[in-house]
Amino acid sequence: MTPVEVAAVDLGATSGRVIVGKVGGGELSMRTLGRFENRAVPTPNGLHWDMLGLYRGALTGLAAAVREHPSIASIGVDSWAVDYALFGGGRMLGTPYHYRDARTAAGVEAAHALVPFAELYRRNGLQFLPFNTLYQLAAERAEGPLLGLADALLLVPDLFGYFLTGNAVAERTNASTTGLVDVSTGQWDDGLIELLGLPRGIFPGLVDPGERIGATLPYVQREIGADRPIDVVAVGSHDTASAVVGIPMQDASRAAYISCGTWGLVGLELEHPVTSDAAREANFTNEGGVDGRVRFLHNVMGLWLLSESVRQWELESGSAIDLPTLIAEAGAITTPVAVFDPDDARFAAPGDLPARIAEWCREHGEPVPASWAEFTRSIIESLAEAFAKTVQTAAELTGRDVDVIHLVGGGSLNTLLCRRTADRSGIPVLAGPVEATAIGNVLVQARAQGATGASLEELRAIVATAFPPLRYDPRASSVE
Ligand code: LFR
Repeated sequence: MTPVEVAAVDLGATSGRVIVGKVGGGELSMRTLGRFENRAVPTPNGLHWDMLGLYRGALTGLAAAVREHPSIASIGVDSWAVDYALFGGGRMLGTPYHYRDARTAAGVEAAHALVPFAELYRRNGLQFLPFNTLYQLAAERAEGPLLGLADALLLVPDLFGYFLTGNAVAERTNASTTGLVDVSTGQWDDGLIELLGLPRGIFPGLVDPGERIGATLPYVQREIGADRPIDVVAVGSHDTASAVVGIPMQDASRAAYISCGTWGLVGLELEHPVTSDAAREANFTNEGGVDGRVRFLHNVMGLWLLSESVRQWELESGSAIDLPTLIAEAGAITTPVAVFDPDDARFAAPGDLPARIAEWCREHGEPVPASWAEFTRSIIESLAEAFAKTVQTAAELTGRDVDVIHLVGGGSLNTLLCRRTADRSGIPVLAGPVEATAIGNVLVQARAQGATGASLEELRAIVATAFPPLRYDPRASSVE
């Protein structure tokens, strides 16, 4: 197979990047050509994403990609899930909201008054997260006229696909996070959309990862300096869907995974959804994966707890904090620290997280951390404990045996987190790759170009060779 080069645009909650991947003959190499910040923007009417700033960052990165790798065969875009832009008459209506904006609380109440949660779960298989698109749309509907003016809704990667090609689609893995896709058929649930009083016409046709969305428009070609139109290909456009493709699992039936960045997505890959009462009560989700697989997982709060705490300390102290030093100091602590519930809803909104952690500890009779290092250790121990418990619950809910936990994403660089997850679960942790999401994005494009074998297992074997994971065995004296 001739090697191909493709460009991945990967948008995370704190930064975006453009990475060129070269794939062929079972080999894979990745090169970062652009990196840009993603900072939420508070305004009088709530918390928003700087969507056009992100698009500018993507175009600048793509220009660098084309300059250095003029033969790139395609472009694929992934991002966090659930958030969207509304379009009317070809124009974006307003600035897209950030899922951490507080407006969704009213949407939850409005939606559950029309369709109770148990019925929603039966239909969409999604864990309850107050920002699932359907709740945001229920809030939007109650708020004002915007929804009535819209003729299209585009999730973030689909918005970029539209900007790049002029074609509006809904990529299926990300569409599954709206709560409006039928978990058993993978199609828009027209009945549910009607029950919720939403306009069916705004939801574009669904496409699968690997399908071509279109070719870059002439203005894009000029912006990125390309001498020809470049194909834009749908990937697992939900970042977690791409990340799971990029996990070097050898036997997915005995492996659990943790995709750890802002969130810690903890679960298993299944062939069929599990929407039992027990799964609903444990708040496990059945998101759509690449090739029709199911991401059976639970959202643990993730490194958001640390990054938002660091942001607060930097604001208070007026100086920059070196994260590796802070984590090393946290690792050196030998006295027990508080283990709190990272999933407590009070930790979801931006702001002074250390104060909220301290409040949780006081309420629950746990020792209140007394220094930045103690807070950091407490966050890492709490995440490791939640990861371990969630893996165990996933195994119980599915009747599976788990012999290995893959930890990918930014969290895989956090040695203390990997080690403590192994200790607390009693299961070996295989850490890396850090860029699993961009790797999954690249591999699905490369497969569409014929540069790899057809199965996910073949794609994962390529990852295992190119980025061998680091192993952490659980230690006997596990919990301190
Ligand atoms: C991870 C992620 C999660 C989703 C959350 C919000 O980046 O996509 O899967 O639940 O962000 O969209």
